Amino acid sequence: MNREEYQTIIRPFLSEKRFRHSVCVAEMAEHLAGKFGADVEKAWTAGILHDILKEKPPEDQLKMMDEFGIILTDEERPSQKLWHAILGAAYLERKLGISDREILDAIRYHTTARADMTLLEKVVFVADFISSDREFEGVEALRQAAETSLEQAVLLGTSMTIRDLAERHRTIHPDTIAAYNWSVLHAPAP
Ligand code: DGI
Ligand code: FE
Ligand code: FE
Repeated sequence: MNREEYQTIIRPFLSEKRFRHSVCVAEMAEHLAGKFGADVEKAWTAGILHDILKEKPPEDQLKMMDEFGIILTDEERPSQKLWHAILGAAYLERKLGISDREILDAIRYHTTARADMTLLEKVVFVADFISSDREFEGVEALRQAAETSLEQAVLLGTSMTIRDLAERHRTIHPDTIAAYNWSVLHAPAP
């Protein structure tokens, strides 16, 4: 499939705003892939598809998980924002025939990250954080980090998320903690 075909697939799933976000993430993923030597086409594709089910109502998402035999863990069940990544990857594989494991995993882990991510997983995780449509306190520091080190950007991103979730007494997914620990041990000093 070419880029136009992927855009045509994704368009009906998303609002104008979320579609624009997906284009921004695809473009940032392409940029980071070029910079750090990941597959540029896979990065763009994972970027455009990553939020495919983000706007499906929670009831619909639960039904689809049932159909796919996905059983949520105790940390995933109460955090609806985590569902679209797990389910999105399964949906793309089973309903839309996307079979590239690297692309599917980059989508699967785009929200939580995980320990020892592949280059493509890091590219997509960081691209989603710093795409040009994002505005949050600290985004500039993340953008700057990502210009030199993906691992440093993963460290900043996961520590920001963990701090934010802990302040609001939300559960923190074990993969997010594992990604944070991994990047503490592996990110080069800034
Ligand atoms: O889908 P997007 O909005 O583009 O971005 P995303 O898929 O990275 O989702 C971000 C949201 O996910 C944000 O509200 C924080 C939440 N999140 C990320 N990691 C965790 C988490 N929520 C919980 N409960 N636990 C996590 O580990
Ligand atoms: Fe997302
Ligand atoms: Fe996103």
